[in-house]
Amino acid sequence: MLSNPDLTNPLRADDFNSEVFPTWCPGCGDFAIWAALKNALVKLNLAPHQTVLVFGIGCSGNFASFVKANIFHSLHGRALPAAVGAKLANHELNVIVIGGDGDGFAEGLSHTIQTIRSNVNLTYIVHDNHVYSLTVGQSSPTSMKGFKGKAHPDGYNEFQLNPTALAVSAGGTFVARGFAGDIPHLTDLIVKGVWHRGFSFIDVMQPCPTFNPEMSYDWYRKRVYKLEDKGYAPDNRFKAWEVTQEPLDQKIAVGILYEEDRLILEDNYPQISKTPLVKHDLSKLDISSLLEKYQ
Ligand SMILES: Cc1ncc(C[n+]2csc(CCOP(=O)(O)OP(=O)(O)O)c2C)c(N)n1
Ligand code: SF4
Repeated sequence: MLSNPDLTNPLRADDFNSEVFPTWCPGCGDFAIWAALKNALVKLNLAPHQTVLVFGIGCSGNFASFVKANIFHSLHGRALPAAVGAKLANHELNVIVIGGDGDGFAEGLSHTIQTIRSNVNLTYIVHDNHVYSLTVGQSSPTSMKGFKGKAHPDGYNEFQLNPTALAVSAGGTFVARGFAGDIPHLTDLIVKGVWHRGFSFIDVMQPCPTFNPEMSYDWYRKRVYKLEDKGYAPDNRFKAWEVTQEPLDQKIAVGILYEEDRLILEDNYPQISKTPLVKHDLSKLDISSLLEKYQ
């Protein structure tokens, strides 16, 4: 991975601010994730030009306007394929993907599962506020049973998708849960996610006071506990699965649930993993014999 070459000019979190101050509602958990990401990039010593941030569409995706880095604001549900493309084109780049629970667990769910399986070397941070916020308060796959939104005035009654259980069962090699109410802890998770060689999945519990006021910071604080405080070791997929089954309305474990070293997607393709594709000399590439097959 690249690192900031100019050690005489150490990075500060403010170096990652764009000219636009966030337009999120007062009290929105997105502010905390914004802060944690900037802190993490400072700790990782990665300057803005050394990081690619790929966003979906949502309040979470609006983050794209509030941060300085190489930014790609993609389509709703399609941030992961765009990020995989960037990473495979130049694996020397540090690529972080940011989206909402609607983005990654509804329209983009198949991309989430396939990218977890492939173990491509990316970090994926989900602003999981358990609601579609940008489109003003419809239920998402992670909405709690009984959630009352505009599309469900009498209460949402479908089975709640469990993102960390999904990631553990899909072969995730770094599965973590964070909380926007603990910025230092979340910063640390993002740093470890970027360090991890493989796909890092970080499901962040994010309050949305405007469209999901019940799941407030206080609501979370009554339930959140840190796995590391319990002496938990994230080295066993079965144990991780057990943690994912704890009912969210009663206790919410944060920290790394599971981590494992495994071949990454890029390892299967030496033509990608040696020299980045963008540095290949295409002028010497002869594909005429390949094209003949299709004539
Ligand atoms: C392809 C496509 N489908 C749907 C939409 C409409 N849309 C925009 S944001 C959004 C949901 C946002 O919810 P979430 O991903 O949870 O992000 P949040 O706003 O809560 O951060 C939807 C359905 C869109 N813009 N593009
Ligand atoms: S609607 Fe919710 S998620 Fe969107 S900016 Fe406001 S508080 Fe944040």
